[in-house]
Amino acid sequence: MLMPSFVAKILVAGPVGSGKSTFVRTLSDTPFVDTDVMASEEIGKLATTVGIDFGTRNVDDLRILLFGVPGQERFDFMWEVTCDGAQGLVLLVASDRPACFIEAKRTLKFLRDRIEVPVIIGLTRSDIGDSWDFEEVAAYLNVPPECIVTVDARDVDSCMDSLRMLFEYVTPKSNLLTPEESFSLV
Ligand SMILES: Nc1nc2c(ncn2[C@@H]2O[C@H](COP(=O)(O)OP(=O)(O)OP(=O)(O)O)[C@@H](O)[C@H]2O)c(=O)[nH]1
Ligand SMILES: [Mg+2]
Repeated sequence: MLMPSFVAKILVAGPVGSGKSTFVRTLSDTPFVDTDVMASEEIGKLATTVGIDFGTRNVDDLRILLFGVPGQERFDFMWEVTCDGAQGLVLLVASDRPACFIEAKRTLKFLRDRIEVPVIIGLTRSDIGDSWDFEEVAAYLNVPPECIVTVDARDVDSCMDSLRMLFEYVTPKSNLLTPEESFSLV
């Protein structure tokens, strides 16, 4: 098996219930770390992330470190500390929940004010419903339509496709890869 020579820190952000924890869990080839607790208010599911999700995935000579952050805006201090050093951003948005695009736009602005990294927008839950098409999402979030992809966070092939898109289409490799020896998580 090829040992990875490079690492890339990828941040996974987006509104509550967009599938961030599921995405990191689905992709991880090492034991997945989560910080989910029972939600204290109605959010449409039982548990919610309050710290970070962490998982890793080796792809060829690259070791991908996946950091998922909480969706709730009251935990935005976690976005702030976790985004430091990220080399790419996966912003997940549930495509069947129009209100989530408003929140996603705020999150994207928050992160873009702090880190200048390639981003892909992963539209989850499109099997349940599609409220906006790619052009509308691109215009609203001010990203190129090529950055937008549908993702089923429960499906490893679908998650891998979105990661490959981040690497192959959006990110010039020279900006992405950091020799493992010189990489620091903080
Ligand atoms: N039907 C469907 N369900 C999906 C899809 N992607 C994710 N899910 C489900 O949506 C839910 C997402 O929950 P989480 O992964 O906890 O969401 P999260 O973004 O981590 O939420 P917070 O941590 O609370 O911000 C899970 O039940 C997933 O199984 C999809 O493409 N289709
Ligand atoms: Mg979560």
